[in-house]
Amino acid sequence: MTTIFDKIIKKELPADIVFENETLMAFKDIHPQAPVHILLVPKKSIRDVASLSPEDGAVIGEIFLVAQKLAEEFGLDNGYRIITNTGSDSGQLVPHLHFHLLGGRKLGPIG
Ligand code: DGP
Repeated sequence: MTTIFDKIIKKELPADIVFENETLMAFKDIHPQAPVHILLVPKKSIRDVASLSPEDGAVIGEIFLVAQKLAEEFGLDNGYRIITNTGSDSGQLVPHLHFHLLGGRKLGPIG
């Protein structure tokens, strides 16, 4: 299934890209929920956490290390939140695995 994120990864659609390497891309969310709201996306088309395979472990680890680097770069010295949605109960809108990096203000409770 081709999603909007596949098109961003292929540069068929514009995005404010803040990091890219062979396996992942990070770009600013189009509807930011915090002063810093970055999406970290594996280039491989994985639907969500429920669809992960053991061989995806490396890119997931890499995503967290890039998130750590971006949090430093964007000055999130007081903390930040990383979330990912899976399936309809979570409110997942784009069926391509992604992690939201949120920060730059005091975040409310999760739920
Ligand atoms: P989720 O509910 O976890 O599937 O979040 C999807 C996020 O993707 C949502 O916060 C808005 C963002 N988004 C949707 N379409 C686009 C787009 O075309 N460009 C960018 N940069 N973000 C998008």
